[in-house]
Amino acid sequence: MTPLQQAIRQLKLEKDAVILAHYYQEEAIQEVADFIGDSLALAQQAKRCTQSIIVFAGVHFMAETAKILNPEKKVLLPDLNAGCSLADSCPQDTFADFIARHPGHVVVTYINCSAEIKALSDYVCTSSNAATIIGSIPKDQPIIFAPDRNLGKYLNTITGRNMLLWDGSCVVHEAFSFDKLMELHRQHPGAQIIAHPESETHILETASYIGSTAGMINYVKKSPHDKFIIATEAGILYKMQLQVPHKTLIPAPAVEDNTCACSECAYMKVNTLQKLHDCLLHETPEVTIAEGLRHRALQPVERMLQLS
Ligand code: CIZ
Ligand code: SF4
Repeated sequence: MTPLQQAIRQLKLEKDAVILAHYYQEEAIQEVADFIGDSLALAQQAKRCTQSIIVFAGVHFMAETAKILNPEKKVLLPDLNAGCSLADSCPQDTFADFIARHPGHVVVTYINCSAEIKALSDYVCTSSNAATIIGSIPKDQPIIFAPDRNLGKYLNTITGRNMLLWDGSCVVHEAFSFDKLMELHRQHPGAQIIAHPESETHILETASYIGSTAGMINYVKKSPHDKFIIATEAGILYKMQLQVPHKTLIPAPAVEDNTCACSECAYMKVNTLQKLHDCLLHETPEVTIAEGLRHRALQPVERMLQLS
């Protein structure tokens, strides 16, 4: 534990704070977190925690979801610039217009969206529970699904629905190179490819398992195979490797070779250990949300939690 990590631990006790971290955060942040999870697990944990301050080491929409569920708590985000390309691909005005142009649809949105979009939704979902939530809606009821078109397409395939899809996507999950992935697989013929459903169809078609962040970790733990190529944000490898120390985990390659030649979410990496420390020390930046908006966004989130 570094001195900075120790200082964070100390501050956390002094301030009655809890640190929730997403799997995509850098290792040093995951090491000081009280709880590490995917977006569903973190939303559930945010609802359960008793501390008066929640420090959310993740991106803005995740901290916002924690605030929606905990209006009485102070929710801090190490850097307010930790956004999300997928959430950004669904602006409020155009989405409201889209809904108005397709009356009679139930609106299901993936949790990766702003509070304004949640407030326009009937149900929020994550990749862990999307199929269950869609399955709870009568078969003949038309559905709008937003914002991720890749996840929506995949869900249409597995549920047999024909949901109307909003045309959004995530830069990280669309950055995998099919050619490089095939080349990597040729080098490791025994490895199984596993993928997050935010990835494009041609990547998903190569996968032996498709699932949420938590689902992929469970799969690798239980699988008799010992080598995997993982098509999702590379941060997940840290926690996964801790759980399967004897298995080989290889990140799927991105089109552009950046620093690690794998897919990293630049938005997630805007948070640093120093910023986490400073935000806890100064209790800022804080994520706030107008009460009327929070109330409207809460209902579809609560429906999701009840069905999860
Ligand atoms: O933001 C993401 O890409 C994901 C998959 C989040 C989550 O934990 O479900
Ligand atoms: Fe958003 Fe994609 Fe980053 Fe997830 S990986 S936070 S969907 S930009």
